[in-house]
Parts: sequence; structure tokens; C-alpha cells
Amino acid sequence: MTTEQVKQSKQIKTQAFTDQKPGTSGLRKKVTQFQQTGYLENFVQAVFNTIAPCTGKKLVLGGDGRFYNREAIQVIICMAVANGFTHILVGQGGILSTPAASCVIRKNQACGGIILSASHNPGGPDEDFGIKFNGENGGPAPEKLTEAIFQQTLSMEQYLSIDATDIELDQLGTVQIAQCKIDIIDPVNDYADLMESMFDFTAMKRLLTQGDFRLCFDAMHAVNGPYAKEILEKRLGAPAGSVINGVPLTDFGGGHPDPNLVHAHELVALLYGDDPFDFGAASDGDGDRNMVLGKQFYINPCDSLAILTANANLIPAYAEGIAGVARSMPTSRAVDRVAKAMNIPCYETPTGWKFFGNLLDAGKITLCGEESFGTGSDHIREKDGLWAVLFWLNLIAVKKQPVSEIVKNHWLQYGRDYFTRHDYEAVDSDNAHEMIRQFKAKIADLPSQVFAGVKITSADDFQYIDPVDKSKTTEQGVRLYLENGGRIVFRLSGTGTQGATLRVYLDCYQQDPALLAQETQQALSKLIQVAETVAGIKQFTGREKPDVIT
Ligand code: VG1
Ligand code: CO
Repeated sequence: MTTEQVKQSKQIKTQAFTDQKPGTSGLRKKVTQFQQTGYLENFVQAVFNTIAPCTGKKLVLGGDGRFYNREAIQVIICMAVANGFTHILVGQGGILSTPAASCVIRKNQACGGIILSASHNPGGPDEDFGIKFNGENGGPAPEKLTEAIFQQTLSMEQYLSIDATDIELDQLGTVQIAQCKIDIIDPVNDYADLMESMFDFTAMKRLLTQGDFRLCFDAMHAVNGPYAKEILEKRLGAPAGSVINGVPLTDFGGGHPDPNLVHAHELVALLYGDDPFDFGAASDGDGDRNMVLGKQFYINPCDSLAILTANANLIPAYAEGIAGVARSMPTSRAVDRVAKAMNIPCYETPTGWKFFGNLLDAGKITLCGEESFGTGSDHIREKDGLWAVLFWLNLIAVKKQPVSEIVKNHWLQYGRDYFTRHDYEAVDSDNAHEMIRQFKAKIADLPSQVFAGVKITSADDFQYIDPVDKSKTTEQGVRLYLENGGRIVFRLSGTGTQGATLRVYLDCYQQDPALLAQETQQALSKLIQVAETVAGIKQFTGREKPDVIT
């Protein structure tokens, strides 16, 4: 690579963008919006102003490979140089999964990283793009920081950049621009090494190579393809082709890179068809979510967190025990039962990984997870899709039991928390907000009222006080607790880019061994009726049924 000459760093006028409030996981908008003059730059400069001074600092940069990833990386490199950074680590080809970015930030003691992704949202010229800043612990910026970034976006008048020709992103190596060293790094290696240090690769390799165990990993043409190939096929010896849809594409092959039973249909066909595979897994656009399947068997993410917690001692990285666990509020209480039995603390946080950061940093928890197919631990500060898959493979290798048996035995021991989430997507935003507003106005009167034959015992609007820094977060979802042990949560998504998405979470505990094998929607049918009657979902959304059920 050649050494580039910087012309003067320049100040360019920009306008304030009032719509740049980061949601649950950074700023997500249509690509076309990010392509507006100054739009991306405005947000990036707001980040740099917030963490200023940038002089002398190290930054990590990469994304999930979606449309506009490469262009955005060139823009951000020029701005980072102009803002005084002295070292930038960029994933080769502009690629870094969210967990790998977290790993690289921590390993290299960078001041943070910029990750380009809209996660599970579709990609392409007319689809979504996203950007988020992760701090020096490798985790998503806490509310305090995202609020400060947002304030900057409202008042900024200029951003700094330089004129430079595009950096060659595909070749490993180093290029110097003015004071700044730019390393194009292998996006996979550090992460793969970390995984190898945590799990029993010897036992897992035996499982994958010496019996008739068959596995399929669906990377959904998203970022995890290269990671899964390196780890599952190369280091663990799974047959070539075990990773399907393994090449990251800018539009994810036209698919929806969300690992659930609806979107990962190719994988589902292999696990549920004739001659089904033993194990299947998928991850999302940026590689932080996971879905794990056994032979004709689906593992709910809430159960997954509970089962990983109950069996953590079987994994080398957690053999000495775990400090505590946390789950997002809408996640079922399955893990709470395990934590109680293990006599370790269990925290309930608002939705979004950023709320786990302080608990992980303070050593209060080791494992954490969300119902939305996110699971992780203190090895990094993001949820980690492949990590969860490897955790399951390690468990299967040492327990020598199929997935379904591990899960069913867990239910026999702890009882089963039936769980489902009903999403109403792209509904009229005003109507959705009005529904929540009216609902909140009546929660004080709900306790002891009966809906669809079930009595409500308590109701509240969830708020959270961070046990570490005491910061308070309010309005994180309305919850209803029911007499039959059920719970219903209503909340609006913070990651959608079109209208509003209403999420209704329903869960109910069942201990009777004869009733552990029901179909989930059937087991929760009473609660589903209660949810409809109490909130008037049909009336406000105009929908007869949810768009996505997970
Ligand atoms: C969703 C999920 C949440 C997750 C977030 C980011 O948020 O519900 O649990 O943390 O996506 O995941 P919301 O506000 O739309 O419900 V990802 O894979 O985008 O980083
Ligand atoms: Co994601």
C-alpha cells in the first residue's frame, strides 16, 4: 500500500438533523436518508465531539457488509484522520461482526469503535443502514452518551474531514495518512482465538468429526459467514458446506437476516424435513443474535439463557462458576428460576444490550440475554451469536445428549415458561402511541379486574435504576401480571425504520409434567385473548393478527 498525502483537514458546513436520536441499538434509517448530504457526517462528528479530544486515540471500524458499508467506511476514515485519531483498525473488506468489533476494541484497548449495521433489518439501496458507537469496554454506548451524541447532532454546524483517495479495504496491511496509522486487519482471527480459548474445542471436534452428528449453520448471507466457516469448518472440522449462505452480500441475498423460524426457512427445512439434521443454527445481519435448533426442535431464546446458565459449569470458561445473570424485562422468567436454585443474583433490565454493560463491567453478572435471540457473557460487551452456538455444541459434546433431551430435562427439573412475542410491524405511529398512552392512563385501575376470564393482579410501567451508576430509565414497557401466573408486556420497538412496531410479549409458567409439551400458541391462548381485550390491539393497529410471531 502507498502512503497517502493529506491535504489540509477541512471544515465543512453541515446542518442539524433532528431525527438522529439513537434508538435501542444506534441510529437506523433508510440508506437513502444516510445518503443525504452531510447526514452520515453529522452523526459521526457528533460522536467525535462527544468523546473529544480524539487526538492520539485509537478507533475500531467495521460493519456487517450491507449496502453503503464501504462508502461509509471511507467517509469515516477521512473524518477520523481530520479529528486527530492516530490509529484506526479497520476490518478487511470493511467487515466486522458486532461481537468481533467488541472483541477487537477490548483486545487493542481502543477508545471505542464505530459499527455500521442495522442488524436484523434488511439491506440494499432501498433498505436500512445503521451506525452505532461502542465505548472502550467494547459495549454499546450507555444512555448518557447516546443522549449527549443526540444533543450534538442538534447544534452542530460543521464537520472535519480531509481529502484523500479511497483506502484499499480488501488487502491486509497498513497505510499512513498524516498522523494516522490505518491497519486493515483480519476480521475473524482475534474473535476465533477468543472462542477457542473459552470452549472445549477438542470435545467439540470429536462430536463433529467422529460420529454421525450433522450440523448446519445458516449465515443468511450476513456477516457471520466468514466467522462460522473459520470456526466450525476449519477449526472444528465440520464438513465443508456445513455453513450455508456463507458469503456476506450487500442485500443479504434479498432475505431478511433475522434468525427466527419465519426468516431462516432454509435452515428450518433441513431441521424439520425428511432425514433431519441434528443441530441447526443461524445468526443475524451483524452476527450478534442466534437461533439454535435441534432435530425437529426449536429452543426458545428465553429457555436457552436458562439452560446455558444451569449448565455453565460444564464449559471451560465458566468452570469456576458464574457471578450472576441478567435478562431484559420482556424475557421470560425461566432464568430467574435457575438463578434462584444456584443462589446467584438475577437482574431485570430494560430492552437493549447497553443495559447489561455496567453489570458486566462491575462483575455482577457473567451471563445475560434477551428474548430477541440475543445471548452473551462477560467475554465481550455485546450479545454474541456464534458464542451461543458454540456453547450449545460444547454442551452437547460433553452431555452426549440431543438438544431436545437437554431442554426437556430442564423443563422437568425447573418447569417450563411458555413464551411468545407477537409483533405488529409498520403500524401507524400515531395510533400505536395513542394505544400505549390510553393503556398507561388506565393501568392503576387494572389490578383485580377480569379480562377473558383471567384476573389481573398487578400492572406497571417498567422503570429501571442501574444498580451500578444509579441512573434511572423510565417507560420501558407496560407489564401486566395475571392470577394464573402469566405475564403480558406491551412495548414499542426502538429499532424499526418505518412507522411503529408494537411488540406484545406473553409468558406463562407451567410445572405440571403432563403439560410441558403443548404447542406454544395453544398454551398461551388465554393470555393472547387477555392482551387483545385489555389493550384493543385490533382497534388501534387495524390488524387482525400479528405480522411476526416468535
Ligand atoms: C430489538 C430487540 C432487542 C435488541 C435490539 C437490538 O429492539 O427487541 O432485544 O436488543 O433489537 O438487537 P426493539 O427496540 O426493536 O424491540 V440487534 O440484533 O439490532 O443489535
Ligand atoms: Co444484531
